[in-house]
Amino acid sequence: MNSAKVILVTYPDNFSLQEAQSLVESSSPSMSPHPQVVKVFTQKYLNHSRYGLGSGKAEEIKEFVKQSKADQIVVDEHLSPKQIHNLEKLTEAQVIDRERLILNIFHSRATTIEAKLQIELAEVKYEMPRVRENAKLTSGSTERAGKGGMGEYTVDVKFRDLKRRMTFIKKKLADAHTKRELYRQQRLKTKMPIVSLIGYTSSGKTTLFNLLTSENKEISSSLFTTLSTTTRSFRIDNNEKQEKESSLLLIDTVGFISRLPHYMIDAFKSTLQESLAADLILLLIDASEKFEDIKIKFKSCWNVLDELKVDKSKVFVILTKCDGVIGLSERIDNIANDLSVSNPITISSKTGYGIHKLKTMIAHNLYSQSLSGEEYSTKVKTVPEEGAYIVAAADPHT
Ligand SMILES: Nc1nc2c(ncn2[C@@H]2O[C@H](COP(=O)(O)OP(=O)(O)OP(=O)(O)O)[C@@H](O)[C@H]2O)c(=O)[nH]1
Ligand SMILES: [Mg+2]
Repeated sequence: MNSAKVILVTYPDNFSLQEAQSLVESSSPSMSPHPQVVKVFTQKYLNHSRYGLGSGKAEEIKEFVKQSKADQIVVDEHLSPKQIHNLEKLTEAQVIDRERLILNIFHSRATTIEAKLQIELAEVKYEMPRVRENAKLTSGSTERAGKGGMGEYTVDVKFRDLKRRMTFIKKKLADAHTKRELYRQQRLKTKMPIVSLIGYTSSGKTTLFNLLTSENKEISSSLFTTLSTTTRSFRIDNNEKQEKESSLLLIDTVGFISRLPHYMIDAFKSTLQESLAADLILLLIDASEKFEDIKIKFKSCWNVLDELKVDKSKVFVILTKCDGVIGLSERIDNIANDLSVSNPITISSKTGYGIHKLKTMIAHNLYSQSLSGEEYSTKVKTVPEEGAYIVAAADPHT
């Protein structure tokens, strides 16, 4: 198969390296031919004014592009239009920044009308500040470029087009939201409690969703497999009520990622809000990963919850993918300590381990009047405002 040669520029830590590589791989359906990372360059800082990366490194990359005939340079950070332009001019290869890369993945994977609109909104928001800047750069002048036939500047026309597009998409999204709200109201009338699954992308949300609801939604090791929200009912034993079983609604939705720009969270707000308004929110953490990665991902999720002003008292931490973990109990203790979570529920959606306990925990927290059950707490004990571990876990690049 034909492959596009990609040079990846990222930070010199394993987390960034692996995540950036996964992002490039996950973008393959949107990038034809298939992207292949032929070389990785690392930089401690990607905020140098001219190219994002330092000038010396930019020259090195230019030489490498010449030798390898690489097609694309992916820079794992947000770059300004000017930085992209400068780097493209120097290296003569196409430059894609982290935001564009994530947008490309979203673009190629969106299937529902609402998800498509949300991504288009994010794309318009990405483009808007770039229109004027790009026109200046490509015209090579600092004057406003390209006078239009009717006395309007081309740039202004483009800008206005984008603005109009944005208004149109927002209106369509509002319509979709109204429909969704109607469904939500209907569901509320059934008085079925709502449980939602949230977490970092690829933490195993859909796999657990499929297991609990007998659904068959797509799962994959690629990032951002799920982009829209699905709600299905599932049943749990309910000893707390005098009934044998109770029906609940379970929501699966888009995952989080570190360094997600604010406008992308914004674009997905209505989708996420439905999840975050649930009676119980299960925050899935992949326990099979390295401690450092777990902490960074946990912090990213927590930040999004903060940003969207979620009531943390209904957030329960669930450690997933425990089937692959060697020395499980010691590891769980360490993660619980590090994340300051009491009695985390540990599960494997692959083997079914812990699923009964998870359901019991859900029933207990939804129905029990006597909430003494420390056994089922699985919550973050100290709300991490500026807590020690959160500082320790701070994303090195923010
Ligand atoms: N070993 C193991 N793998 C799992 C488990 N749960 C999920 N996985 C794998 O983890 C990967 C991601 O699973 P998904 O369910 O697609 O994750 P997600 O959180 O829905 O991901 P996005 O939709 O991309 O946000 C897949 O390759 C799954 O097979 C588990 O309990 N054990
Ligand atoms: Mg999913």
